[in-house]
Amino acid sequence: MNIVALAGGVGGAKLAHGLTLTPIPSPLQGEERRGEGMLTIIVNTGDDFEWHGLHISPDLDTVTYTLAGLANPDTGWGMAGDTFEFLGALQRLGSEAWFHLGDRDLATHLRRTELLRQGKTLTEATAIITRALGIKATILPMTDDRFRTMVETDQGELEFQEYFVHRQWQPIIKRIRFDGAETAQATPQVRNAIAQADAVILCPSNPFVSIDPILANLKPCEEFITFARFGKPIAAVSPIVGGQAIKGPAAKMFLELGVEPSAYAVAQHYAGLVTHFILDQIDRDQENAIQSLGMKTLVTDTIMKSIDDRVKLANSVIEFINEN
Ligand code: FO1
Repeated sequence: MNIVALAGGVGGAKLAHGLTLTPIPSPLQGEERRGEGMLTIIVNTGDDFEWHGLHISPDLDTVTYTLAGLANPDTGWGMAGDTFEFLGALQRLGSEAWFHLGDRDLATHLRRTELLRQGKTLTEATAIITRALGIKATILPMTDDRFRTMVETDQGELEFQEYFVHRQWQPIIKRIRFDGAETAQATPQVRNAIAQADAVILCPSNPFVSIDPILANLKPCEEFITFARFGKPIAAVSPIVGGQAIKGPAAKMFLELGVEPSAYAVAQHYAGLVTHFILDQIDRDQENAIQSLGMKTLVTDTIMKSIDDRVKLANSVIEFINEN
C-alpha cells in the first residue's frame, strides 16, 4: 500500500512521524513492511520566505526534524537543545530578530540555500538534507516554484510569517491569497507519488494555510484528478478538537471567516474531496452530520501527546482506510 500524506507544520509532522513507525499493509507482497518508499509526505511550502538571503522552509524543516527525532519537543518546530548565539549577535548589530532561528537550525538553511544557488531544485535539496539526517520516508515540497501564502487582514495584506510569527496571528483575517498559484506547478516527483498512491491522508494541519496550498498545487494535476475520479481513499484527520485548534490559529481563522470552528466545519471545508474523515472522541456527536456530507467516519483519540499516540493514530487511520 502506497500512502501519500499531506502535511503542514507541527500537527502534520506528528502524524507523518507516526506513519513512518507504523507497519503499512503491503498487498502486493502479502506481508507488512516499514517505510521503504511506501510513504511519501508532501509538504506545504506556502510559508517559505527569504531571511537575510537564506531560503527558509519552516514546514519542510518541521517535518524533517520530527522524522529525524531532532525536533524541539516544547515548540514542535526548530531543533531540540538548539542555542541562539547567532541570533543574539545579529540583534546586537541592530537587525530584527523576531524569527527565532537557532544555531543548528541555521545550518539547514545555509545548506538548502547553497544547494539552491548551485542550481538544485527545492525537491533535490530536500532529498539531500533528509538523506543526510537518516530519513527513509520521502519528503517532497509541494512545488519547486515560488508560491507564497498571503494573509489579508484588518492590518493589511501580510506575508505568512509576518502574520504568524511577527504578529503572532493576532490580526483579524479577511481572506487568504496564494501568490504564485497561477504559475506554480506540482513537481514530477509529487505527480508520480500521487500516480502510485493507494491512499492520500490529509494530516491534522491547518486547512486554510497548510493543506489548501498543497491542494491548490495538486488539484490541477491529471494524476490527482484520476485518483479522485476512481474514488480512491482521501482521508482527513480533523485539526479541530472540541471546537479548539490543537495548535495555532485554525479555530480563530474559522471564526474570522464566519464559520463556527468544529470537526464538522473541517469536514465541510473538505466536502466533495475527502472520502474518509477521522474525528476525536470528544466530537462524536458530530459523526452523523459528517457522514451526511458523504464521508465514512472514524471516531478515535486524535490528540498526539506522546510518540505512542502518533503511532496509535497512524495505525487507526491506516486500518480504517484499508478496511473501508
Ligand atoms: N514559529 C514561531 O511561532 N516563532 C518563531 O520564532 C519560529 C521560528 C522558526 C524557525 C524555524 C522554523 O523551521 C520554524 C519556526 N517557527 C516559528 C514555526 C513556523 O514558522 C510556523 O509554525 C509555520 O510556518 C506554520 O506551520
